[in-house]
Amino acid sequence: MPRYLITSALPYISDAKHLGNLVGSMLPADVYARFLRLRGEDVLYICATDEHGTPAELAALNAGLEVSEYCRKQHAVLKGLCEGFFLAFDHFGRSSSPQNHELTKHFADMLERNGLIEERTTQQMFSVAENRFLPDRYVVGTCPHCGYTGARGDQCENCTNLLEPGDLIEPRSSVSGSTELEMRETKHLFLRQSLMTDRLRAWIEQHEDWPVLVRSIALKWLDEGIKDRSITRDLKWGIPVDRPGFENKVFYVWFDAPIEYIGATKEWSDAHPAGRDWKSWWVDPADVRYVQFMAKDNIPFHTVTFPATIMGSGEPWKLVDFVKGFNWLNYYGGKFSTSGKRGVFMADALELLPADYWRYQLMANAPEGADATFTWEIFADTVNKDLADTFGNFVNRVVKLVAMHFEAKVPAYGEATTEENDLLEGLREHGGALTASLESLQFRKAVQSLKAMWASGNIYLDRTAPWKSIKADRDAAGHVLAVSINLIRVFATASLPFIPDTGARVLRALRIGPGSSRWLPGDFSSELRLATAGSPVDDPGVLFKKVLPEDVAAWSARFAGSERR
Ligand code: B3M
Ligand code: ZN
Repeated sequence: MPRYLITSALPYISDAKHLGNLVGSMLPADVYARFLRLRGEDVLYICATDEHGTPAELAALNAGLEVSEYCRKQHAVLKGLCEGFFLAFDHFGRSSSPQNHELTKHFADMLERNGLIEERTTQQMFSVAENRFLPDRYVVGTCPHCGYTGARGDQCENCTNLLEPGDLIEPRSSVSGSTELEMRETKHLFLRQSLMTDRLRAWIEQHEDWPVLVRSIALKWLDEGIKDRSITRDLKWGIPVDRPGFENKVFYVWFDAPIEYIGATKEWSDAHPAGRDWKSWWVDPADVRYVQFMAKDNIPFHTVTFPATIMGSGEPWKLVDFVKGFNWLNYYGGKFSTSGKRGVFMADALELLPADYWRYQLMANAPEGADATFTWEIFADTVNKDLADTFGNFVNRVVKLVAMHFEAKVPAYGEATTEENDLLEGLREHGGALTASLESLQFRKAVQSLKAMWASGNIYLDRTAPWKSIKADRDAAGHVLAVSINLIRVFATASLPFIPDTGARVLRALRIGPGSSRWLPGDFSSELRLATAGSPVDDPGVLFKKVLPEDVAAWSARFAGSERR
């Protein structure tokens, strides 16, 4: 029986997180973790905030805070938002933790010892007024290709050309605005990952089960030739490089961030040492299946640089077994934008509607095989048809009829009927497909099977019409409603990975407490008789209110952003 280690790409501490950040990693990882836990598997779900690098420094500057204070506050904000979306991490750590400092330095030492670190002199933009080197992103100026005056030293966001700071016309510091800049020599440490190309390729090629998106990006990087990568930066905030001549340098954020997967596991262990052993998950574990979740721009770092760090250490650290990469979710075909206030961000979403509306619709429209787009029209259609009219309507119809005609208690069972046998066939088909889709991490398909299960309940009700048969044959109507109450339990259980709050609420109405649910069986025949005749059936209330045309109009106007699409 393997244990499952699940990590989701670490959200940057800066910038508010939008629906794309959520569906691109943390949410599907949570759905998968919940599914496995319902099956009784031993699961460790780890995530953390990615707190180093220029984004954090610039954001802290804009907030008028010390970076460490900014990160402390932002971590709490993001942790709260993740809890608001019921993301059930076992630990939500911080890449600035002492554990990550210690581990990052350890990996650098081991890479050095194995001849995979090299000191190289490079040219870097130096700000005389600030007496510091400026990382590429800190230099802004006019793009030589398109004349855009806000081009950054690493890339022009207007024409997307990759740049060097020296290419910019009239370069200036994005921190102080000073134009007193000059190129100077500086030293950086390079990870000689080019030496590991063959080993990396062999490792990637053995993972034939990885999604095409992941394999193609990983192999493309290898085919283009792995370049050695600088793993230090001239920044103050980050993990210090304890090395003569590197007093004012820190490790590059992308070197320390993936190591925080291990760091956060150690944080988790250190928080409650009894019964928690971080090394049993990461050091040569024979029984761990490690699954990573991320968006496609993060795939190269997770399939090349981080594995090169792990392999290059010469130590038996756990390598990922399966990489679930996602395409991008965009907003009406364009990008979400914090500065442009374009698109729905996590805090906005929770202000408008409960988390389960978003969880379900995002998974139904997950950008798996291709980019996907969020529109309020699509959102309203899915919420209204699937959640309100299919699942919600089924539960409310059954509960109301049982309250009205059977004192809100499970009626007596009768003989199995043709309709019930057909229903069982449907449950086996859709339940089996749902389980198989989740096992293979195909989330859109899984949601389609869940929806089909819910629909089979409405079909059963419509075919048996207990509201009619009650007049002529009370027992027959009672039997149908007794079976339907069991269906409510099956549907709510199957829903738990996706809409955990609503699923638990429906199970509570059947007096089934949290933690007592187990995932769907292969054979449902006994499932439709489990509710004891005479046991109480409470009313969970209306599960989902509809998204109305006026909501769509108001919200699409509110989140359209400054630059109209
Ligand atoms: N923070 C990039 C991102 O937020 C980066 C992921 C790190 S995972 C180790 O998309
Ligand atoms: Zn340009």
